[in-house]
Amino acid sequence: MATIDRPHRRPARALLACALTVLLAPATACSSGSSGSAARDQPSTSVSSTTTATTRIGGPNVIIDTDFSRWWDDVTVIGLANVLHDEGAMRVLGMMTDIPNPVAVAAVDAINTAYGHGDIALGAVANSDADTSPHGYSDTLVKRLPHSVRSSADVPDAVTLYRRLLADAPNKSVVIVAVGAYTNLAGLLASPAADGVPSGRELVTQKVKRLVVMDGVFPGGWEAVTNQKLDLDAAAAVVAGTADAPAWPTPIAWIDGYDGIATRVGGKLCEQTPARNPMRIAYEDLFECGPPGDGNWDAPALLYAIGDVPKVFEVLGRGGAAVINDKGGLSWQKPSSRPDDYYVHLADQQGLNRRIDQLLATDADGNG
Ligand SMILES: [Ca+2]
Repeated sequence: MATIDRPHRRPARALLACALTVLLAPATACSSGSSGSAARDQPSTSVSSTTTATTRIGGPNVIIDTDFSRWWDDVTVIGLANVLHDEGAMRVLGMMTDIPNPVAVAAVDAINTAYGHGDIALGAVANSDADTSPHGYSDTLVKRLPHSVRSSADVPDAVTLYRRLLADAPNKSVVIVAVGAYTNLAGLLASPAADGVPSGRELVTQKVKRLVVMDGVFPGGWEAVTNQKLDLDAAAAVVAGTADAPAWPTPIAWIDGYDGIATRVGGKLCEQTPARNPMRIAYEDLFECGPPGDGNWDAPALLYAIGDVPKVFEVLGRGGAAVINDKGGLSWQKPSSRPDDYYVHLADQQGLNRRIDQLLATDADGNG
């Protein structure tokens, strides 16, 4: 099992890789301790022969919430959403950034514009002008590609945009794909009724079909990693609720750490795509056209969320739900009072990787 060992990896990301290394190979030492409990309930490794993407017209209405700035998979989820929108497999309602990098939305706009979708609604997390998160590839994308959004000052705050998009959506029609911090989700839940629009909790209950979250190491659990660590209080509000309000009110599907560590994709972008391709620009910035230097957790989350290549995924844990464990991380508790939650593992890693690579190499004209 590969580990994420690039020197610039942030501790939480490295901790996730460490957790997975221990769970998949229990004899491996890890400075954060070890747990063998999750290894007893590994997903099936059976391989499906059917990995062709399903074809549909329209697809679900999707909002993406991303910690876009530094990680390869956040770039890919934006690129894939553009291609899948054009394929009719999904409809992008909006994209939210959830870490304090004011340039993040400008870079997302640059990618969308490159695919011909510069009109996609964008929202930025409150206080993104604090500018306290590393910019990573966002500066490179903004420098290399045309864009009309200059910074988070040019877009609404994410909670305001969530409320607007949900208010306009049909009931139970929206899938939220959360591949970053929980900050915007918690803010949405806590938002009061205003201007004739119901409270955030009511809006979510009425309009959201499912929340798909990338986080956790299920079922055994681990201490807080990656996305949860970006905003622990917000994560707790979504997963467990607060003293004043219950947890997220719709079904939740969890794409966990197991789903990304071997999802190594994009390795042929520098051969297959022109220099202006936004996926290639980010790949070059991160990996200098060498092999993929990181796994990819966010692209699987999007593909699962919209029902693309469904046979590569396996649904587990029904009847249970994610909880905050005694280490402050996420574990799976069963039984649960949440009947519609589950987590998703992979049944066909190679089929997943092939589909993502195909989508990454597809350009704005649908050629790939
Ligand atoms: Ca992410």
